[in-house]
This record gives sequence, C-alpha cells and structure tokens, in this order.
Amino acid sequence: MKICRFQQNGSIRIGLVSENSTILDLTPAGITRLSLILEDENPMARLDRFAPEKLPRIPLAEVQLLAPIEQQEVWAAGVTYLRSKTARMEESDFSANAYDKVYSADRPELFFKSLAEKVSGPGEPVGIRKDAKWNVPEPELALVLNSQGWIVGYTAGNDMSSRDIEGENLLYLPQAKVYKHSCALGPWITLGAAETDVREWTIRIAIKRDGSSVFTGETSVGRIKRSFTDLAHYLFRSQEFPNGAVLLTGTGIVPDDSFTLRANDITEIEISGIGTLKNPVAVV
Ligand code: DO4
Ligand code: MG
Repeated sequence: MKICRFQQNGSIRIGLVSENSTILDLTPAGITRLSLILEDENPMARLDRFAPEKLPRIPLAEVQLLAPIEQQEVWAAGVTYLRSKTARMEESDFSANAYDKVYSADRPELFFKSLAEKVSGPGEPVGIRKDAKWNVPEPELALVLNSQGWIVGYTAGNDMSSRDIEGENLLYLPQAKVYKHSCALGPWITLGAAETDVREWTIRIAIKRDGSSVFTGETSVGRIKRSFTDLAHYLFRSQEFPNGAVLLTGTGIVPDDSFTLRANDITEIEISGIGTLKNPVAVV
C-alpha cells in the first residue's frame, strides 16, 4: 500500500496510490495529514477500512506530488555499505581510519540531515554547492519511523553530498551534507513491508545530462550491513521524536571519482517496491 502527499488546485491532500497511475483522495475519509496514518496503531488496517469506490480518483498526471513528510526530522546513517566505506577511504587519507572503524563498530554513524520543510519533493531541485567541486547524489532507502520508533513505511531518498568538502576534513561533514536542497524524498511512502522483503529490493540511479545518460548504478538493499531495527534503535537512544523521523539508510552506489554532477542534470532514483524519485540539479 502506498500513500502520498499531493497538491491540486492549491490544496494539500493525502492519497492512496493505485497502480502507480491514480490517486485515491483520502480527504473524504478524514485523512488530511500523513501523521494520522503513520501514528495509527495499525496503519494498514486503518486504510483497509476505506471503501476505494467511495474515494475520488485523480490521475497522477494531474497533481503535483509533494515530499512525503510533514514535521519529522530527517536523519541519515552513513558507511552502511562496503562500497561507501571503500569510496570514502579512497577520497580521504586524512579520515580513512574513521570510515574503516565506523563500518565495523557496533554504534552506527548517524547524522542530522534536514528539517521537514527543507526537503525537496519529486520534481523539485536538488542542490550542488557553489563552493564545492565534486558533488554526487546518494540514492538511499529511507525508513519512515513513527514517534515510538516503529518502522511504518519506506520511501526513496537522496542524500546529496559534496565529496571534496567531506574528503578535506571529516569535521566538515555537516557542510558537505546539510545545505539548501541537499535532501530529497519521494515519490511516496510504501507501508507495511517486512524488513526481510525490503532487503530483496533493488536501488537504481540514472543521471541524465542533455537527454543522455551519464551515469547508472544499481545495488541491493540486502547489502546494507546493519538491520533496520538496529539503526532505528540507535536513532531513538536518549532522543525523542514527537513527530516521528525519517532515516536515510546509507548509499551503496558511488560513481567513479571522475564524476561530478552539473546544473540541470536529472537524478532518477528508483527503488523497487517504492517507485522513482526524479529531481533536477541546481547550483545553490
Ligand atoms: O561518513 C559520511 C557519510 C556517509 C554517507 O552518507 C553514506 O554512506 O551514505
Ligand atoms: Mg549517505
């Protein structure tokens, strides 16, 4: 089951996505916020109670999808795939030991990524910093956690990163990772999938420039070294998220060192089991 936030004729609404082509508007059923579903004891059962034939049907092409987030903080896990560890150790002699150690430590790397209102949704720009020379998208599975820390859904995320800034000194990580349009989420949330099934999903990215593909990459969610529950437990240790949280789970796709994004590139992140998040790149 997939739920989205969308805008039509100036009003923001919540819908059920049917066959990736139609939205069933949940407004007449009293669902006017994502949190009413995400904070429910049993989100799937709550949605099952609605008779689809009584909900207005809107073609997806007629609405603007919005980032599927309301007031949650966005956090990110790092160095959860072997590919991320090796790429980062190569990018920086200075910090190589830190990446090596965190990959095998019990405690994961977790960092704050974005406030909800700063997240780009489908079709909105993702940013490359004007003071950075080496910029990449990081296509990542995002866990949607309710205020109790339960994993209630999944969406696709882009943890945009400036590799030269991060590589110069690990203490620059917040500048390499947190800036205008550095986080995108969407196109919607898939509810109710079990971790064992989600680990079978594939993550793909295609980067288009002037209509041609300049990079493609693929990985499997199953290559994440840590369990989702372990990541979620660490995030909620000695911390409270009264509005829930979204946790990016790390990247397993890193382009060759010669690759950097340019303005007007298009990033397309596809996660089987969710859908495709597409964004244009802009200098910020
Ligand atoms: O340690 C730096 C960030 C790692 C990261 O964002 C990732 O592995 O996805
Ligand atoms: Mg990342």
